[in-house]
Amino acid sequence: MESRKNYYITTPIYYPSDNLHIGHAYTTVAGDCLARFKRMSGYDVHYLTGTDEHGQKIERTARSQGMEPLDFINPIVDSIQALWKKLLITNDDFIRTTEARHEKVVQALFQKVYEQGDIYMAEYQGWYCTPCETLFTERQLAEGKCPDCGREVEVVKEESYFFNMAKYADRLLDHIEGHPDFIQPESRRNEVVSFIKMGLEDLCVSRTSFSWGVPVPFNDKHVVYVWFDALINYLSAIGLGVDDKAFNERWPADVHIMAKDILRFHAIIWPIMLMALDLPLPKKVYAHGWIMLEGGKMSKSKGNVVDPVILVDKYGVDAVRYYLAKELTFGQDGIYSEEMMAGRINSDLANDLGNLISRTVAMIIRYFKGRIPEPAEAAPLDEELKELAAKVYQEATDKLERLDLSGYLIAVMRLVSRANKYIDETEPWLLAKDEARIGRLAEVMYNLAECIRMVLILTAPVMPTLASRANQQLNLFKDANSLTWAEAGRWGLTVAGSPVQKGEVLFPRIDLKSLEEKPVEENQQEKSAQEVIKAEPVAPVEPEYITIDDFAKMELRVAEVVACEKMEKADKLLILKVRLGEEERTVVSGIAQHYAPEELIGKKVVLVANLKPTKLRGVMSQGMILAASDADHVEVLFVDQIPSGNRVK
Ligand code: ME8
Repeated sequence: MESRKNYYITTPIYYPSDNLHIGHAYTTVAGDCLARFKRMSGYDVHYLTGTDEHGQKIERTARSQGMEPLDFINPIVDSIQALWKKLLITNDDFIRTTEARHEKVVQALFQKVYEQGDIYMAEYQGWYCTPCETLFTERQLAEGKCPDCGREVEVVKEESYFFNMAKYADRLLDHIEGHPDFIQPESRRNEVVSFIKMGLEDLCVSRTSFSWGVPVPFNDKHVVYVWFDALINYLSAIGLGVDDKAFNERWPADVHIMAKDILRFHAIIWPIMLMALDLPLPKKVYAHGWIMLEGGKMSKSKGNVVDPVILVDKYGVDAVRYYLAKELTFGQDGIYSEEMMAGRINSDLANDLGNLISRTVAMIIRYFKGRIPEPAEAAPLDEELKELAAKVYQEATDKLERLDLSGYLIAVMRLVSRANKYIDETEPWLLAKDEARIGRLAEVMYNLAECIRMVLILTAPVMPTLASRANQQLNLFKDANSLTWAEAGRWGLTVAGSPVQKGEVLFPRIDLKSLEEKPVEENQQEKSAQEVIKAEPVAPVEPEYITIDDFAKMELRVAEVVACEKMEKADKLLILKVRLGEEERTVVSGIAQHYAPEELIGKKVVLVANLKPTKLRGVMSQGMILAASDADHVEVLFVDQIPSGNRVK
């Protein structure tokens, strides 16, 4: 049997000096998308993450709290591991640099490089930036401050071991030139090349001013420089010197993922260490941009961080992962705000993707008694849809391969939008009225199910629970947890006859206004809105006439129901998405006990379009649907032949 190809992916190992924020979550989610995609494509993936636990910063922070470093770190490492569980990260290993399996390898490699003469001892005077754990020469400082983060540096004068980097500079330049894929994205490669060309200074690889590190094996006054120690995790975790077979299967890594802040360590120091160790270089070093807040870069030491745990609790893991992956344009920085995140979830997931699925489910239930029909009458328009699906598959594959996550998701969402447009173009509600068009209606429903099947596969790397949640409604997959990537590239795999049923709202809409409001106000608003629904008309003692001008103030319009679902935990409420010409609105209506959502989808109703928007159970309702009622019945007023958006008067 042919063995599966290996694929080894790493994230940086994070400093456990504090809990992690969405910046770290971004990198780890990006690596996880790639890991899931590669597993779905048949690779034997090894996805590594971990923590970088030595160094002056950790030691100082721990001691400032009267703690031993390890006692300080352990609970933070637990919280980091819990965070990765919460974000459904599928790392195959988690390495801690304080583990014996790692420290042994660091010592052995330090010894080897020393013995071959690439590490030597010298007197050193330099400036140390503790938050960055980096030593600079005077020339490298920016106006006397750290050139990377702009903070104060401290002078250090000590005897140190140095690593002869300059010796390998030309070899590294040749490698970069000969392997255009080695440093990605391309703009970053140019930065690295110019940096090397400016001349590399030898690197100080040991410290004597503190002790929280791996002791230099032949001189225990020194501990190994934290970056020399940390980078080796990529080798120690896969068994270098312990399990040669496992190591040789994994190394060289296929990709090291990180943000641009630590690219030089990975694209200069690390390859040179590997050259000195006579080991192959990683195939790719990929540096993404930063997630910034409106006020600048997010950082643990600035204290302006966004906690991913809170976001997942609020919005769900699929939505948070989707937002992170979509928001950073390939290689560039991006700005985070909760409003932008909620807006993105609403537009892409609740409106486009969620609606596509719920509309299709409702129509298959309504028109085909809840069974996906056999395709029966193709039309030229279908070819356009199929061609786009094939193109999207190819593009999504290429972009994921290059780790262009936002490009990948933009491609997939194109198929979602096209499928929604296909519903508008084919007008299934009209086909359903004509018995002679049943074959065409069946074809349209089948094609929609096919598009959804593909989209669910294509989004599985980024939204790991979506396929199985949607599968409870659509039964498209035997096992939604073991999907194959290639099946998203083949049209026609949906099995006709599969049962379809209604289910949970896959992506509940987020009320953007509620983000700014206090919960108490929200409750009050909800109460008054409910009272409006229940209010009985009170007959006036004498009739109070209104004039035609009074009536004209009321803007009644024909509105077409394009989507409709029950509001969770509210027996009486339906959430409708209606279209008035080009405009789309959300309306909450207290008719759930009289109408099933699928009875309304495709119908045209009369909407009080200029009613002041009000919030019902946290959902903003933009208008009211007219209905007549007696004690037991409610009958919505339907309009058949008039285009949506037209005035009712
Ligand atoms: O540098 N936007 O650890 P670290 C995007 N221990 N990504 C961000 C980010 C942001 N605002 N903030 C952090 C270290 N990251 C070393 C690594 S590896 C051998 C040693 C992510 O905890 C991004 O991946 O400071 C960045 O490179 C990394 O966290 C830095 O993590």
